Amino acid sequence: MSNVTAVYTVHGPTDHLEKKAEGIALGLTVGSWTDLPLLEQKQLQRHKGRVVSVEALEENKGLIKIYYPAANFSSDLPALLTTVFGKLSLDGKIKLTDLIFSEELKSAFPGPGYGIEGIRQRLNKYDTPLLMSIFKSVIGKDLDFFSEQLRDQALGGIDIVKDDEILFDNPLTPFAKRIIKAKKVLDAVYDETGHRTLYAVNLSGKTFDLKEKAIRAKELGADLLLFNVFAYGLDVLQALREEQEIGLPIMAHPAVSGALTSSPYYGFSHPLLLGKLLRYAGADLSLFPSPYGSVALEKEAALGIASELTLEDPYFKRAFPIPSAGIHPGLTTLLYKDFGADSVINAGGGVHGHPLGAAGGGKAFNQAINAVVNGIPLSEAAKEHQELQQALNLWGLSEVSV
Ligand code: 1AE
Repeated sequence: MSNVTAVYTVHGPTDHLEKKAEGIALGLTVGSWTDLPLLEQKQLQRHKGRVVSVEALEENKGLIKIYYPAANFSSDLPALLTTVFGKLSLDGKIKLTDLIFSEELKSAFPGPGYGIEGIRQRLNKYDTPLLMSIFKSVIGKDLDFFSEQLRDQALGGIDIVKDDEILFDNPLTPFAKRIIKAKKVLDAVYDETGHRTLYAVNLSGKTFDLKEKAIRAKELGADLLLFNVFAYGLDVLQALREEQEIGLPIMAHPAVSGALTSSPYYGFSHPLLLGKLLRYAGADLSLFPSPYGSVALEKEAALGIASELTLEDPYFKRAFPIPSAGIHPGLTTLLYKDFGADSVINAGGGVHGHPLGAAGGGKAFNQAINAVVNGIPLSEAAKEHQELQQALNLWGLSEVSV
């Protein structure tokens, strides 16, 4: 039967947890039904939320699980989220930790169109983490600057180059021209080096224009779409994923999501929002702060996101985790140890800030990845590779055994 079970963490006195849970189960479904005549109570039974469990975790912290029958909501995220965390999200210290979908409900969601396997096939690269970099300081610059920066990154052997999420449609580097230019530059690098780099263009603008823009991107030969999901909403991501005429892999950026996840008391858990819900709605790749860089996330939360994106599920393809922000080559061993081969190593400053430029930065990362997957300590590999050595000299090394 179609249903969802919501898991909430509540903060405050735990002596009346059962009453609180019952209040939520009723309040978000049929209301105060016991005051109604018996016949009506029976009719409403199939709609009533049910308390599954209540657990006091520690002083002033409890866990509540509530089952909601899908008879109450249509099979879309806006309806589902409004049911399980609509007004409730405004009602005191309560955090939505997880949503457990029934099989039938899962089948209403598309999941990634490509997933890890599909992206790997496009790159013909298997078994190792992918390497991604980010355009930097492109705002206020023209297409020549854009092309040069892209070429340098591709010559560094980077697999995916993504727009900065703050680069929107603009007269100097318009959306369509970026796609056309990028294709030309990346085809030329492929002819020169045999290395294929993909470009993720930032799909931006007003919601009602996105579909047409994305279709145009596809026609122009775009490789992937970068999408600021949380500035728009999960259902917009799902709509883009489900539009047959688009059919491009989608990379979800976490911009704005911190407002929904960062509080220990309010909002969504990181694994739920940046992992499970992004995957169900159709993201092929999800960026999030790694536990080590400049915008660090707690390790448990970062690993939880990666787990939600990659665990086997017969309903959904697996999606790539991209632990990001402040990443440099000296962190490669840590990243590989924690996120494994099915992840993307991603850096902006850690590529462009290399003493030998973005091409040198890309090479340093590739040297680090090759060393790590072959069990060679970075300090050893750096003796053979000057780009890696220079990166380690500049940013340091966090070596751990893999
Ligand atoms: C968590 C998102 C990271 C991101 O988008 C970004 O631009 C990172 O840049 P760097 O690697 O910190 O320079």
